[in-house]
Amino acid sequence: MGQYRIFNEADALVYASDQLDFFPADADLTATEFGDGNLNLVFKVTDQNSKQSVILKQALPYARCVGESWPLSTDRARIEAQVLQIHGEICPEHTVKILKFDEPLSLMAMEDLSDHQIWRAALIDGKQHPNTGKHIARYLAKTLFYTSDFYLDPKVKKAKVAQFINPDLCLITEDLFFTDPYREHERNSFNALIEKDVLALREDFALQSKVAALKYKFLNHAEALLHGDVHSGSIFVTATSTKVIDAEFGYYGPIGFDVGSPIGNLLLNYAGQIGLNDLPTAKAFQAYLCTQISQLWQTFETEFTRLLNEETTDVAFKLDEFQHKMIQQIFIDAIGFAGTELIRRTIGLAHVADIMNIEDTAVRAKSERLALALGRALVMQAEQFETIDDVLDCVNLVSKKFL
Ligand code: SR1
Ligand code: MG
Repeated sequence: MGQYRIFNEADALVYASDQLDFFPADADLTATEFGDGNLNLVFKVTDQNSKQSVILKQALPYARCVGESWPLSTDRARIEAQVLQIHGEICPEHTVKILKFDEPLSLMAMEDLSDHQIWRAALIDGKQHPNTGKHIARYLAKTLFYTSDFYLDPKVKKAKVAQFINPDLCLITEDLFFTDPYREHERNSFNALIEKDVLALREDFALQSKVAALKYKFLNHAEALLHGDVHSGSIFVTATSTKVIDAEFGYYGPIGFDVGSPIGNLLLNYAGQIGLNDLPTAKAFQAYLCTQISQLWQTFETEFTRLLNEETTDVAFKLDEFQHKMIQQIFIDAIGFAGTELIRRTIGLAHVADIMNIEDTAVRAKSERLALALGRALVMQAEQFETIDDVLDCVNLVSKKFL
């Protein structure tokens, strides 16, 4: 414990040795900083004798990807640790294990998942993990149900809403998802070859009106304790295991936001396929991605419905018709939020390797236009889709225009 200071590798090593009850006294420790995310420092500390290792993550008082000119509260480390602790109690099978949280240092120690691979990297490598969509769906259904008013005592739930007020990180999402991409802003960046498409979005007031409604929902619907950033870079996978990390964007928000994030990211990879691979390979992988999206939604719907039926504590919410409408609304919200993820990852601040790895800018522009067209279609048509098959039919139809 101690006053906040920014760690270097030597600090991480000493901390892991002295403050964690993890390594044996004779451990031969090494520490490496390997964080490549947008915000934090991430150290891996390894005992060279036993090869056991642990991860230390420290929140910087600014956004790492921009620098000190973008200050950020280090309270996000508390939020992240506490969200992961709560989600870990509800769904230990799919949540990274937090070993210790040190509030003054805004530092947490967690299990090392080096035997897993980041799902985004696996998708880019063309590796198929048949159960990940289902696993993520179960993580979402359980964590979102058990932190909502369907299950919690209303006073306990309100206390949790207060505990997870996360203004700095929510503002990032509010700006980057719903505001910046639709107007000129210094944070935006995009391939010069798609400038015409970007300018068209700035004049697309029908789309902007739907995006405004999603932003309003993000600001005001305190339904459940969200992870807040369930993109494919926040998910570690093996053939049999799926673990969610990185919950610093957690807050009480609309359930559909967390469900829509992985769907949007699978579709970003879908859009990248036509630039990353030859056509038969791209089509085969797109079919896998569509299966994952379908299984993700269907498993979420089944599991959330089961929880509503079996575990709802408030008698007023135990009505089939109401519960059915709730699920339909979560579906509509999820598809709309997925659409905003596709658009903001293509023309906003934070891009994804699924598309940025396409080196030839003309080839990349095709994937980027597909991502924008898919994003627009999802946001505009979210209320008209009745099933996930309707969504996937729309995805196929839109993507045919880009072959
Ligand atoms: C400045 S942070 C940019 C993005 O990275 C995070 O993972 C979130 O998705 C955020 O929007
Ligand atoms: Mg993150």
